[in-house]
Amino acid sequence: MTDNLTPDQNSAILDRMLLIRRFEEMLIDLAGDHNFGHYHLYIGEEATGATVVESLTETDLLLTTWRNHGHLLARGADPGRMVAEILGRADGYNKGRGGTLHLTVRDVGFLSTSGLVGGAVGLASGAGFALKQAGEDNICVVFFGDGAMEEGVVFEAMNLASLWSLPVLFVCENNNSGAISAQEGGFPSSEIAASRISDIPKSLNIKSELVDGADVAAVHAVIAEAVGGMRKGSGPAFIEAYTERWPGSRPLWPTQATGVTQLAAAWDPSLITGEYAGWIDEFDPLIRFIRNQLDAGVLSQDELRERDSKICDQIAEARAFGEASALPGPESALDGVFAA
Ligand SMILES: Cc1ncc(C[n+]2csc(CCOP(=O)(O)OP(=O)(O)O)c2C)c(N)n1
Ligand SMILES: [Mg+2]
Repeated sequence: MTDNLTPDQNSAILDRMLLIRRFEEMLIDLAGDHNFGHYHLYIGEEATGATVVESLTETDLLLTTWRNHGHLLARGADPGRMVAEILGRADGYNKGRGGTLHLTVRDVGFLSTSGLVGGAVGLASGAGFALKQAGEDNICVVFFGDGAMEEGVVFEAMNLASLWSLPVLFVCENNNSGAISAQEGGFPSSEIAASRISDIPKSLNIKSELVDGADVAAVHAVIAEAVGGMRKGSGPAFIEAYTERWPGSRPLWPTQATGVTQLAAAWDPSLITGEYAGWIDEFDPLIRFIRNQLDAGVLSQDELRERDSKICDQIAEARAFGEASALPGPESALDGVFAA
């Protein structure tokens, strides 16, 4: 895919992808030191979230799922306050009430994060309705997994979005390829009767595209076109972004299956080893994007190392901030409770 992004855009996307990768790798370590319950990582899907936000304005709205860290970081949420929330601490974005599964950040446009499969999709059509009533050209983007396509509410939400021409961008992150079944000890994956997920919205007259979710330029091309049309009132759009599931997200609990990412693997094949070498070499979106930027001559190995080192420092600070944050006091137990 020819590059349709400016050097500044590519650079911003690379920083977001690095930030997400290093945040998620840190969380695996953090989970070894703290019991914060079940959690989900965005490793392997970074190119999608980091690129989608490039087409958004500050006043657009967003919704996401339990696999939300990458979307929030891409949109500019503070990693320290995210760690605090994940650890259930008072400085967390949701005062420790949401944890990883319901981590949401209003300051950067997220209305809510739903732990229900398909939950965010129904809310997105509601948000799209509100935006249309307001008469501005803002849009609502909802990220959800392939599993959501099994839920009735998703059909209803897409149907209304189409009938009422609502400005909703449905981004289905299909990471089912390479998943192992729940019976085999894997994280639940989807079973959809349609040959392709992206065919389903077409039956409701929603413009729908299938894209390699690990290819930054390809994601940008389809998203920019969809968003451009939506801002002119063309109604909803649907993007199926498929990725090969990261081996560390195949079991029920995340594992550091591919090791801490060595960025030099982008130019030194001797570093690509182990059981999942094939995933790193062919499917890792970060390694792919670094190779692409090096080949294009817009990034040097030294510059990459320097930027990564700054991001690793930022993540270490975020972890320290979260771990130093206090648990919410007992006197705050009823804060935010609206009915007794
Ligand atoms: C309504 C509902 N049913 C079941 C679950 C349990 N559950 C949590 S995640 C999940 C699979 C989701 O897969 P997918 O939507 O593809 O997202 P992924 O985690 O692969 O990104 C299921 C069945 C749930 N959270 N909500
Ligand atoms: Mg999935």
